[in-house]
Amino acid sequence: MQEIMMIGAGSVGGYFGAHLARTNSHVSFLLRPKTHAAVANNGLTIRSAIGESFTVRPPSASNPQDLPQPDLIILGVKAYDLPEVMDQIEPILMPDTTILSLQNGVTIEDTLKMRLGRERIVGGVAFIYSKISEPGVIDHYKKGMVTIGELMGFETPRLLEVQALFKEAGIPCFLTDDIRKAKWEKMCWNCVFNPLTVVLNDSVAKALDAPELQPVMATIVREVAAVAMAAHRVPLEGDMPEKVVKWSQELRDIHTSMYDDWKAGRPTEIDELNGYIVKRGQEFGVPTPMNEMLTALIKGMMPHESPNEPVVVVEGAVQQPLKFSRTHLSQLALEHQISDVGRVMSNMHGTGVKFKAILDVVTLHLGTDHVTFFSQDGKYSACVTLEQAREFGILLYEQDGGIFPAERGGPFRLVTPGLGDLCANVKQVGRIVFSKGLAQDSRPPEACEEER
Ligand SMILES: Nc1nc2c(c(=O)[nH]1)N[C@H]1C(S)=C(S)[C@@H](COP(=O)(O)O)O[C@H]1N2
Ligand SMILES: [Mo]
Repeated sequence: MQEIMMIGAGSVGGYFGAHLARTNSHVSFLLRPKTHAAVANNGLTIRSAIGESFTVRPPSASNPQDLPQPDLIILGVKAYDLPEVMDQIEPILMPDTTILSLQNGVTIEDTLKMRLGRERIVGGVAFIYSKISEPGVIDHYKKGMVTIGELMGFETPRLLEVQALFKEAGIPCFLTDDIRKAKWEKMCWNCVFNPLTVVLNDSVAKALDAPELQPVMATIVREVAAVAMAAHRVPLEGDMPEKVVKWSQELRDIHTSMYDDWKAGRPTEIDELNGYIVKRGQEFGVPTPMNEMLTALIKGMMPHESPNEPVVVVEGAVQQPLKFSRTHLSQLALEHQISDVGRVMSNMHGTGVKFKAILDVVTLHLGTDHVTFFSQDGKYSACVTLEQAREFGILLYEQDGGIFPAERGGPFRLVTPGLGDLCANVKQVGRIVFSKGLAQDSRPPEACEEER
């Protein structure tokens, strides 16, 4: 195995790849453009709390065609990046290129072998605690070893070659004749401590030390083991719950990669971990309520809106600022929905919701008596009393089942039929601000009267 291509230089790929590259000049890196730029300029640096700190300057690229064609590909990226990575590497594969995956999750090898061929794949599990400090800089705290195995369990020459590569690089590399079991054992640990550290917003110790969480952790592991058996015919030992707790004592002070991802605002691997258990459990009739709960909690803690979806922000004299998208507005109380505003306003066409419905949702500060509707650009505003807004205000958010058109004042437009002033009909409403007393009002001094 002459040429080695490491994919990714994150906490896993960066650590193992840098070690390999230090002793082997045939290790190159396939990286995202941002990381590639950092590594090309400053090299790849490992700062270790327990071992050596060093920088290597390996060849890297964002396009695999720009790197030597590899005999061995090592995947060190997150499971959710797999589809994109497979697209990239498929064209550069030679008939006997070997692929080793060090990723979390129990589906990686299956996905790889279905798309790229069973013979290529060597399974791996990484045991390491490290973090990306910045692109091209990895902070290493604990462990740093791998277990590898052929999917069929044999000790093949190439398996020994891969082991030798790691050993030359100073990385402990163990062989197993049951890599699937090794992956599922790590899966048990991951399914317990990744979500629990996020939910508890703390380290592994916090979960270990709460007596109430002991049965919860045991149940999570039993559900994972039941799915491993039902869906994959992988039998795990009955004492897995105790083992998972035992392994964790030396990891008491760490957070987990899911915790780090969550804190950094990155996507988590929940779908490949607990979410996967739930999905397979459903397919095979294995109940997994604890994993279902954790999956839902983690998803619930992630940011939700797609950033491009337009929203109206409600703020000012409120206990809690809120954002309303078109979907949110359509879900407000049915009794306040106006399916056809044309019935109350002759020249308008569209769907809206009475401002009353928004008042039912927000919690106002005591004494709040005015509300100002601002256009998105902040240039136009109309300030009315709470009573006026409650009695006359309608927020248009839809027309013919689509977004309320911009040329009519969309995506959100206030209309106030009956108020007697067309100037209050703010187009492109972006912010609704509550206040005590009058606030900013850019309406022209002469009211444009509506026809009666
Ligand atoms: N964002 C924004 N909304 C606005 C205005 C404006 O300049 N900017 N003009 C107001 C005035 S003065 C009037 S009379 C009405 C005109 O609405 P129309 O263009 O639908 O007839 O919109 C009101 N809403
Ligand atoms: Mo106006």
